[in-house]
Amino acid sequence: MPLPMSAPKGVYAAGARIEGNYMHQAVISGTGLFTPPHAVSNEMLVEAFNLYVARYNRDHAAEIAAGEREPLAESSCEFIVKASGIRQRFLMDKEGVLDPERMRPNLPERNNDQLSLQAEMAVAAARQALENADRSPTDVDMVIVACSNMQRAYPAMAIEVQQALGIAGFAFDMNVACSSATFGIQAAANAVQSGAVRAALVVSPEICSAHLNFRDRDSHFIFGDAASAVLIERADQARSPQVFEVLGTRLATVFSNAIRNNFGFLNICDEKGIGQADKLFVQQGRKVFKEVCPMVGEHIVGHLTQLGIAPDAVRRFWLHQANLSMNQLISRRVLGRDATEIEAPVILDRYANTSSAGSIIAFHLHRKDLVAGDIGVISSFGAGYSVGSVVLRVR
Ligand code: CO8
Repeated sequence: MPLPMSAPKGVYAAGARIEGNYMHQAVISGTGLFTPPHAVSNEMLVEAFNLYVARYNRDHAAEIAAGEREPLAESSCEFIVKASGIRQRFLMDKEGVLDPERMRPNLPERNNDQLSLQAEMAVAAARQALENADRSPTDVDMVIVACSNMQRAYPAMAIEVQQALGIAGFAFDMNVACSSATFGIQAAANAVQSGAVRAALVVSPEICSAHLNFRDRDSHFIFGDAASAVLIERADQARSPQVFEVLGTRLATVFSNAIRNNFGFLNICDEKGIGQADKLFVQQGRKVFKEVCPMVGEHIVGHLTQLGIAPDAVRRFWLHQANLSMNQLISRRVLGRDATEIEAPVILDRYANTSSAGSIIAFHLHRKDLVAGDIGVISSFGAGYSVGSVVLRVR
């Protein structure tokens, strides 16, 4: 049944500024996850990195001895686990990454008439979300590919995914770095609530390994690859065994250069070309930590307050999976105490930071035990800066 046009203010809001003006209740009725084939432990990654360091220092021994060049320092598994909580990641290719001569994935280009790699990952996750929701592609009207990087400028990845799945309607790409999925969910929920579409897929295929600098000691361990998918549809049509009502979404952005990647179409217009380190992921990790944690804590508390929900009434927080200490600090700011692993599940130990897919992977893997009436919050945060929260209640 469509909901009344005059819903209680703030309760079924689709965003901070769009209150009480909708036709349908939007729900998340299915999720999907594609996990790449290659698991790479910290030990494997550090061994490759340290071989690279040994060779670099040997090749530049004379300059280093003359004080003309700084030697490179080794990486360590102990540091990685202590600083981030990450123990392994999944990659689309490990041979290229673990080869100290190469240190980037080996992902050969495909012909234009083949399904592209990123679309293939997206399609696998999307199919699982549809199956989960007991839906077929003909039930869907909209596809959003929402992630940190698209493998090409155009045609949109989302339109290729739409075609591969056999979906009519329309599709588009969007990029808000690690927050892409929550921003995509708001766009999809708004479209469902307004009656513009019956159902929408938000798919986040992240090939982080292709824009990570595996020669950079500060960041070589941070990211992994994965694709997640979420199906959003009308509550009155959903037939999945577990359905999450979207009680509200809230998004915020504040410009920052602390996480940046200068790769782009203008690179070929400059003599320096595309070979510079700044054309890959670069961040000031400690600054990000200090600035983003309070921002996210306030954002979630503000959103819950707007919806009239006490933080203690939330059964689960599916937080962006970048750093374990970061998530512990954010949970503490929201709850006023430490969250248990059941309240704020961790998947970054196995998946590392998969950018926009991270909070959705946590949601996908840790939602089945929730029962009717339980409230949960998906929250993403990252480059931009960008923060997103989606408050859900099990129907
Ligand atoms: N091994 C051993 N020692 C190391 C290593 C290493 N690999 N790296 C650094 N160290 C040393 C440093 O040299 C330093 O030594 P000293 O104290 O002698 O100077 C010491 O360890 C401490 O270094 P840091 O201060 O840098 O370490 P931190 O404790 O701050 O941990 C982290 C570093 C893990 C990066 C941490 O700061 C962090 O996680 N910050 C938050 C980062 C974050 O959440 N970023 C979000 C980015 S994700 C996003 O927005 C999406 C972007 C798009 C996707 C990109 C895909 C590629």
